[in-house]
Amino acid sequence: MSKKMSPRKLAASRSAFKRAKRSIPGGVNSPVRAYGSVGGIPPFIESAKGCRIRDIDGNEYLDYVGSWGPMILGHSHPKILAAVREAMKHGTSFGAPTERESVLAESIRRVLPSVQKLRMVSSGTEATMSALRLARGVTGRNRILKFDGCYHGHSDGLLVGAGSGVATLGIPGSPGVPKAMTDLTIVAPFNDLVATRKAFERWGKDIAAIIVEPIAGNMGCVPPLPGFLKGLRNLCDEFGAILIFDEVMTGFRVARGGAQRLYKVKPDLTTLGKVVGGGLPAAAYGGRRDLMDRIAPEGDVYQAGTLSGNPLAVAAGTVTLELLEADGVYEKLARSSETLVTGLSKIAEEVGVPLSTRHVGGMFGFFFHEGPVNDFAQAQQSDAAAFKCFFGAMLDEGVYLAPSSYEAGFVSLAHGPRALAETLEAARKALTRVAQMR
Ligand code: KE4
Repeated sequence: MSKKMSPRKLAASRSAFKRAKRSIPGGVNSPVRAYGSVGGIPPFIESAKGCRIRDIDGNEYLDYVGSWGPMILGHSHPKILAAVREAMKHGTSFGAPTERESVLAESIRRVLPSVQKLRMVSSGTEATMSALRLARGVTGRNRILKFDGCYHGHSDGLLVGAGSGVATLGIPGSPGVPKAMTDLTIVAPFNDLVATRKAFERWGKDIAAIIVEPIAGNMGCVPPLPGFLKGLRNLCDEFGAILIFDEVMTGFRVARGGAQRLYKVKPDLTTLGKVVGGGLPAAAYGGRRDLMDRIAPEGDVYQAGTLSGNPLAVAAGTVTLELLEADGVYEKLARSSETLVTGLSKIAEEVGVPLSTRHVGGMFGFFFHEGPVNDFAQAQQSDAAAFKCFFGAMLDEGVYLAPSSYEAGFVSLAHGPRALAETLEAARKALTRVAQMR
């Protein structure tokens, strides 16, 4: 079992959290890390190696967050550390072109043939924001369509909630997001082609793009229903809109070639992040050459970034993609996810807790919900109290899950049979606790 104190000591994280809150909103640099929906003190991390992460109180956990996806090879992979150390010898940032950027771009293009050209940026938010500006620039249209429960970063037009109704104009998802922005964002239910078509019949000639997570990973793990992605492709072709696959999470995670390869649907633009930076800040957007040639300085659609293509991030990303070229990588990741979710389902059935599990390649999810979850409304019906109980019990047993039922889980190549067995042992105790709570 992971080396953990029982009960876990949290004194150091508790005081670190108190200190952090004096300087940083909520004590964290990204909201989900504050454990708001699960309560308790977020472990402050000291280090991580392979599939295990250690906090500053000395508790060790099996990690299924993996920095929200990038750590597909496991933490502190020696070849990634070596590549970054080697790159650092030459400097950390130049703000000028380097050959390394072309090497990474060519690696991405080899794996994603729909990406004929791409631009590196520093975050998934930048990637999706830029792809949408490009779509609006080339079509001359203003509206975009996204799906309820899908998250594409925090740019204004994408921080929208769904209004009441089938396909509605977005409502500001946060103070500070102008209604004028969200009025241009249409929100439809994920996996609902009828609603999406209705939106096009109403606003079609002004819809510049559809942006979609081809496998939703921000409402839990929710795969597309058969025909959904192909239906989006057909709608975009029919109405002259750009199809953007946000593969920030799924790219290099679910298959070599991402979800677009898995489901054999070709988007016009793709956004990437997480794995392509190997754990350092790098992301990208790219696609059809005729579209990407409209990006400055070749074209007139402006986008820029001080640290875009940063040599250290490019070094980490390049080695990561090289290591993912090895035979059998995605089969191993898929087998690990399969072992995990099959085991979870079996235990849940034995202890009498309704659990709906999903997995695609190296990402997985589970809902405390009877029957499958195919959209955000169903995801919202899952039992939040049961998730909170399960999450806390798993943490106490040394398993580090995403602190929200609206997140996906990630395995890495470092999660071997022993780690998976330990996880399922912990899950039996945690699910038993959930059963007793209900
Ligand atoms: P970033 O700006 O956080 O690099 O990427 C935004 C983004 C875009 N598209 C998809 C599909 C994403 O999942 C994300 C970010 N994912 C979240 C986890 N669900 C990042 C974690 C966080 O916000 O702290």
